[in-house]
Amino acid sequence: MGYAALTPDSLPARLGGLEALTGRIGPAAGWKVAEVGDGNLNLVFIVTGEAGAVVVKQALPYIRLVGDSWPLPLNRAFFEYHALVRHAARDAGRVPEVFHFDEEQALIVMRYLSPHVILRKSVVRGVQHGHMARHMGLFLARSLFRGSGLAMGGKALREDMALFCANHALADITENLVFSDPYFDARLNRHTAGLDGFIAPLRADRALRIAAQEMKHAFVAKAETLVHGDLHSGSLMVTAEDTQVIDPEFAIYGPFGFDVGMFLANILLGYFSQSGHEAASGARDGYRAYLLAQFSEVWAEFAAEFGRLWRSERTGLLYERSLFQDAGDAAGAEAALVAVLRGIWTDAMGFCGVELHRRILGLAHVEDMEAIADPARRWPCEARALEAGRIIAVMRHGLAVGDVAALVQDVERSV
Ligand code: SR1
Ligand code: MG
Repeated sequence: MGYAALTPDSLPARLGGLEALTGRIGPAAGWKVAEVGDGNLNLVFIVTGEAGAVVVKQALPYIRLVGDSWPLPLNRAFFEYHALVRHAARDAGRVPEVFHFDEEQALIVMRYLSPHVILRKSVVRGVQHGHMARHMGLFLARSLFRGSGLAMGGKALREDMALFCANHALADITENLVFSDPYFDARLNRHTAGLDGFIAPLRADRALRIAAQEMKHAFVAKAETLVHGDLHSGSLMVTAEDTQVIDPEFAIYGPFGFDVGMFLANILLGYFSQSGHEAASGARDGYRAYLLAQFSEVWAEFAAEFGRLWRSERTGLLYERSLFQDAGDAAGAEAALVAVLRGIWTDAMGFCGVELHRRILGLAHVEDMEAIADPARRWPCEARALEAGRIIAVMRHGLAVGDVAALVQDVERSV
């Protein structure tokens, strides 16, 4: 049976013989199927049977957001599956359990997360999730450290790099949409009316265009670790207690700072969107402060866990213990850790800056801003995010962790 895109009607007949499903949720005759995908790429079904529910995610042979004029390989489901397996091993319990993978049908059957909600929707509503930042700092440190040459030997690392190298079609999307399209009049770009006066000076800023291309260079050339590749607040499902990281179909070997910076940028997109939501829901000063605290906490937890892993699990081909602790130079290992973390932070801020730009000027926008219905209220929020992104990307080499909160508050007040 060749690939066929599923529909709620066809799904029970096509998957009803799978023990992985019937054993978990009951016979197909009793299934209710709803297609709930609201992302840019795929079909997502919730399949509910008499004994429970599962999620079936299936890749389409094109980009859902654009249509069949933009084909996209089905093998992204293969990379998502393999990334989920690695993430589950590297940070247990932080990604949904996979029950079944069908490479030909490009589909993954996984745990139905309930009562979880997409983090981005909580940020729009002004809802706090007290454990999210700690969970994400830990996830970032564990997935990135354990997927790198700090923890892996050369053979295993190179074999994994070779496997994920073939995910180049998804990398190509990132290379164009994130690092290049925002900085010229690309065909699929769009922006809110009112922003025109900000865009020309932004694109004329040579230091920014160089910074964006330096970050593209880093994304392409720094194959440091297995990155999730699309870690934004739509890729997290949360409750008051739990955080689940989903959708790693963009997984590829890339810089340590990539996931960190992209995720931190999305916290800032939430921050700058808050004034646009105030008309509907009242003052959001407290929530803005919460988001800045989340920003700092993600980094602090990441750096602390990365340091812990550096001291306890550094068994790979990089920064061998024989050259430091075993040679009586424990302080040397600590000095190297400080330098590595500084490099990750600097890269992260570069990626953070360009992500702020592409979510406002490029093809793929975010609900934080799009949910502000009135363009006259939306564009000032977006203009502030653009300016913060510019400063962060261009100034990243001199930017301390503690500088960011004051920087964004200053932009929020003055732009
Ligand atoms: C055409 S795909 C646009 C965006 O959606 C995905 O979630 C990634 O963020 C990608 O850049
Ligand atoms: Mg996604």
